Amino acid sequence: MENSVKNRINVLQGDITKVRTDAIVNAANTSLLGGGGVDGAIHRAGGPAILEACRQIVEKQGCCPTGEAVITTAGNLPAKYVIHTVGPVWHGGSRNEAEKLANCYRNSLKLAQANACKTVAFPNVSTGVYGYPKAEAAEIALKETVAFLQQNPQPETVTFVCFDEENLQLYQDLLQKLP
Ligand code: AR6
Repeated sequence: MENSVKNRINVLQGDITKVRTDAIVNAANTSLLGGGGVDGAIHRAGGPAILEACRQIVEKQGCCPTGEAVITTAGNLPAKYVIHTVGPVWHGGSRNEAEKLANCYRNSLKLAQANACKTVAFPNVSTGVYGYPKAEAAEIALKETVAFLQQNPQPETVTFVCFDEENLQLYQDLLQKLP
């Protein structure tokens, strides 16, 4: 059982805007109106349709709280959807950052499942501008994903797209340690 979950998780290094999956996840902010880092890259490469869809969501339901996720078109990207999740800003660990980051992964996976996504790709949410320690963030990402996949056949596979070498190494090591 656990062995098969391990086989449903991939790790690669690269640019998530180039990844051809049913959904890619964006590390957004509560405004959902774009920013730097992976958020900027996704909006740049995906074109204005993504921002327009985000605007409509904000108009209807307001900003996206930390730990929550929303889904939009992927515009010109090779993916079908972008799932925008808002990671926590790291404040030293005393402000429920771990729980909020876990919620990002869980809620994104739930949304992927609700939209019949078989394949989902995640960036390393919160580990850039938001300053979350990379090792701790990677452990949370893997733990939540394993737990979700153990309980759900869909999505079939989850890919962690690491931008930097340090994250790549962390994810590869953690994946290897899975039973
Ligand atoms: N593909 C994959 N990963 C990337 C890419 C890319 N093209 N570009 C950067 N990363 P960050 P956060 C990695 O700062 O910490 C934005 O302004 C990056 O190396 O993008 O959650 C939002 O609007 C890092 O490992 O997101 C928010 O205001 C990871 O993506 C704020 O930043 C996340 O870094 C969110 O901060």
